[in-house]
Amino acid sequence: MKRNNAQIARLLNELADALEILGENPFRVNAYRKAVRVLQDLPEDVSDLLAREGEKGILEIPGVGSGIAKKIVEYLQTGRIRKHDEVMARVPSGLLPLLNIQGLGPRTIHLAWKELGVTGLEDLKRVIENGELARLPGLGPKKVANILKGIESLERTGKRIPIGEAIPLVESILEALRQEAPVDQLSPAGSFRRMKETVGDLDILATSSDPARLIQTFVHLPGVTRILAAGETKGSAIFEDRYQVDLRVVDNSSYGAALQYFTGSRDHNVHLRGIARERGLKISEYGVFRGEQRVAGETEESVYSALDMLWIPPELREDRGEIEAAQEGRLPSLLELSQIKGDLHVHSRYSDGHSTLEEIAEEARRLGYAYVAVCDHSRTARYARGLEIDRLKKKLEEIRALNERLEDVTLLAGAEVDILPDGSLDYPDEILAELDYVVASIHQWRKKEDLTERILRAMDNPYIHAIAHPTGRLLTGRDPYPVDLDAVAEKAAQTGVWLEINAHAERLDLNDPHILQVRRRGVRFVLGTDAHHAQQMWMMRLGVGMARRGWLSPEEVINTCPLPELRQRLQERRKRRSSV
Ligand code: DGT
Ligand code: CA
Ligand code: CA
Ligand code: ZN
Repeated sequence: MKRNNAQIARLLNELADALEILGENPFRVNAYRKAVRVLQDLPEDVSDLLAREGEKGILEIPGVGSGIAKKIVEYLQTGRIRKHDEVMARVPSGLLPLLNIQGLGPRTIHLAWKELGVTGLEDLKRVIENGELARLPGLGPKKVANILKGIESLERTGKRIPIGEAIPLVESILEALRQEAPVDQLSPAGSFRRMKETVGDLDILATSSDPARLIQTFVHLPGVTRILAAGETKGSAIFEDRYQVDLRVVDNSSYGAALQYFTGSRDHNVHLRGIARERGLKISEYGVFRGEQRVAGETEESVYSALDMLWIPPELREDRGEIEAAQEGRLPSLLELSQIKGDLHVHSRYSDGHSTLEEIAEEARRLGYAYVAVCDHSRTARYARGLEIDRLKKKLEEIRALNERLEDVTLLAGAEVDILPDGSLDYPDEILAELDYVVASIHQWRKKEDLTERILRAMDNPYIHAIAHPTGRLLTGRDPYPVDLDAVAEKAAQTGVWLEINAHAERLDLNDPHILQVRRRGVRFVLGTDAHHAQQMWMMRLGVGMARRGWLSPEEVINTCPLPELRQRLQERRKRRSSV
């Protein structure tokens, strides 16, 4: 999502939440929510739109009324929305955070506040415990039990930020610093550089001819809502009331050592420090030392080589065997983004996506891809405008016609087919056979259903190529569904079905622990962004991050195949099953 659009969407969403907690007119609330969705899908940043077409351009965004258009303009001109500030001031500050609890909505919060005087989490826990909450109209023990589960899950994950949300922010900060401040070397560090699926705070490292000026520029960047520290070598600020970013400025002579140190992980560093000690060396953020003498520090390579090991890619630095591998010279050659030849899971306007086939092809070309599989939902997925067979045939025709015209990119006719409760698929075989690429997935299941059998059965169908988002988890919220991933992986290896690494920012499924769990069985992985807008296809980076953290090499990832080889493999899978 574009930066200003994202920030305004966040403010309007918060405004709608606050109004709902205040118990105000649902029509107004809905208008804000609608504008939020529109902004999230808008391919152009509203500031560009304003610059090009003036206020009229903002007014003409479909789904945005004049009141909201004024607020968008106000934000672009002043960085604030007064109405937002006013309304927020009327709601006790402990109430909005309660919305992060799954199973608890604004209406319940309104009731708990007005009827029981709840103004924050501690109050809420109290009225759950003493039974008062369950006695409110429309609640009851079952709902309250759900809310309690939500509280527990939130307390486990805390306020960590999904990596997909952090990337646009970090990139805009790096870009701004490069343009506006005296910087020499500049790199993200910490969990962000390791591409962890969620990050706590964001760490940036720099060298500069004028550290003080660099730090001043940093803490006054647009988007900073609070300055925590602004010293000689370190600045720390909160962006958009939510993201803590630390900038450290170091000497060129210790840049490598500092980058190594602040990239972490802590466990990786502790292990390295032990190895240094055994060799009579001392490693710190300033360098590697033998007594007083600095033996390394300018580059990360020098630091690792002083300890007699290969440079270790940041994504591996979790103390999961990478140090031993680096000592023995057997680090894997990891998958790289540049090796990805296509995206194998994108939705179009045919189902619940927002982009046309042309727009998807255009974005694929921009990304340098050879192919994209357009996988729209199947007919049972009504909530997602799943395709009936006649629509699917129409899509096939359109893809064929478009491929005639397209030169450097090929669209693959795909589908994301629901696995029905009995393990059968949502289209008959003769229809599936007409498609180039089929991913099968589960979107609806009964509580407590063990989904393993259902998925295993689907893999017996010779026409599917992959299982999409194999665990069903959502990054901020839903836990994985009950599925025996080992059993799925074993069958996948047997049948030649691939497992998807769904790269969508909200999924990242499989993630690195899952990949590490199953890759030994010899399964192949396939990357797909599950983009519902061509502008979301950048999320491939996140999937590559998961793959790298899962130690995957290019051979293990189908998307590294050029088109002819991919086609061959797609055919092979179907032959393989039918000859069994
Ligand atoms: P986060 O922010 O929770 O997602 O995780 P990190 O890994 O970014 O951790 P953070 O921001 O606390 O510190 C950045 C890196 O600095 C961390 O990965 C390792 C290094 N570091 C920080 N404090 C210590 C420490 O006390 N000992 C060691 N060995 N390393 C540290
Ligand atoms: Ca951090
Ligand atoms: Ca930090
Ligand atoms: Zn999908």
